[in-house]
Amino acid sequence: MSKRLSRTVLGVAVLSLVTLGLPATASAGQHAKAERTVTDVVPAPVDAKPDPRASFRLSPATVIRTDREGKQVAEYLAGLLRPATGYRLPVVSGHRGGGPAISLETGHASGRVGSEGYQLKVSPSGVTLKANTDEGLFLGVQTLRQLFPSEIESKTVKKRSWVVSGGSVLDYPRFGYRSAMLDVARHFFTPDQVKLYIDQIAQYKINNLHLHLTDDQGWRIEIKSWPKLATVGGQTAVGGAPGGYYTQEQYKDLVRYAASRHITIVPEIDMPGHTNAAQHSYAELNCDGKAVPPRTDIEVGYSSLCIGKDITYKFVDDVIRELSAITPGKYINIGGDEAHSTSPEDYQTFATKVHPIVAKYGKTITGWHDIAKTNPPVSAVPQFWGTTGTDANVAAAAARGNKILMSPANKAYLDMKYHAQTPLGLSWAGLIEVKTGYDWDPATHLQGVTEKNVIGVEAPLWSETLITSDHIEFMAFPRLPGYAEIGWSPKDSRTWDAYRLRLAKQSPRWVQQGIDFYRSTQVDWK
Ligand code: TNX
Repeated sequence: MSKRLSRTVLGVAVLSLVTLGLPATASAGQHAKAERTVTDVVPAPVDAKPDPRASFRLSPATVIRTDREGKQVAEYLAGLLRPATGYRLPVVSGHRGGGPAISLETGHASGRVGSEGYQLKVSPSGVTLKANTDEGLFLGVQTLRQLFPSEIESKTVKKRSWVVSGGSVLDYPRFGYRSAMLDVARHFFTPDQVKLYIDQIAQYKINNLHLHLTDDQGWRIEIKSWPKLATVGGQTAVGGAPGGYYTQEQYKDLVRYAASRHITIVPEIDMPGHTNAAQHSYAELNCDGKAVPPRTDIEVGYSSLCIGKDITYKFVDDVIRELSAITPGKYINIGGDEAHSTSPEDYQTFATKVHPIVAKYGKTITGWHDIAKTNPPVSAVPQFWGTTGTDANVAAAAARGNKILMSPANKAYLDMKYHAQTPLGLSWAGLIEVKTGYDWDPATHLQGVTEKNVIGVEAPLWSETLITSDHIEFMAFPRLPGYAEIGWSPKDSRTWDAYRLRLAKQSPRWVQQGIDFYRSTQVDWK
């Protein structure tokens, strides 16, 4: 009883301090030393000028001002700041009016920042974020949130002062395509788990999430014209773990959620190999007409759709048609990797028949770089996943005009172990410590592929060994922000020595967010 009472009394005391806008600890005043300045942000901004005397202190009286286009981002920002501060932070329209404000303005930013960039100015009287689009505002908000004390990421109210580090930033991306991939086929992850990952990657300005929806061990998306793909093929996962699949409604909800974080979902249907789950679900997809047994091991390269049968293309057409209808993004990933059980002639035949199907439904092809050898349309984007610096087929595709998505497996594979004793992950492409993952450049990594041939960077996370969200986090953090920076920041502005210091300052934010990260000895964590 008395314990309960004292808690209530304390609650009231905290509340009144918060309401009055007094710093909860006397020492944390307006000019308190900021945890991070504008030059500490990850990914590194194009141009950042700190001004320690220009810090802004958020108060219960602060409002978020915006225009019609910025409304959604303003609400998102308020949603980020309310839980830890306990402030009301109302979103109000129009940029006129007195009082302390964070202003989000669309349409008045410098032409230099383009459609994704932004300009941010923090001064004692307020914060102004300008962009030419709401996407630019959203990305600017990701910078702004890093200028707060880490505790801003807390999900519960913290009594303290909220000083935003002063200065100005002008920023825009090097590459327009910055991506992460999650393999939901080897192990299934629920929509909520995918949403959590979306929030984690969005804070580093990643704007695509490639979902590896199908593989030998499981089929994870409802296809209404072939229902057993999900209801039979969706039941299995690696090692006998429970399977699962997304209904089309759940998938559409994921697409919408990602869009609210300015992330595009790029769905992958892997074929003509990696198709055991489909061949288990439907006997007619096999050349001999017999359904294959399910597989829950992690071998690769044993399955293939039957290239000579007409039903194979009816299947592909139905799947691509249904998937295209629920995917607003431009790209459909058709896989194409490790088709070791499809002859080279059959692989070409399959490609020649499937490429027009994707076009018929208004979509553009992306796929693993194995597709480069099939002479795909120049709009197609092969994703480089090799482990060396040469690939004649990829270089030839680049020379024909195809843009290349860079995910070199020995640099960018988030499922590779950090070191030999890492309890999770694989090591076939090498061990990838944080520095190895950061120290490469997409425009010089591959012979014959230069800046103009590169569409961007992706960090794939295969899930043979990953079962929980903690597992995802442990492999993705701290490496993921590095790939985000490689995709965003100017090449000349990044060095490992400076990055490791900036990265270290991110970790208190992860602690607040509950992200279970790997404490690499290459970084001096705070
Ligand atoms: C290779 S990389 C694969 C996947 C595995 C991965 C494990 C690629 C295009 N295919 O089937 O999951 O290695 O690291």
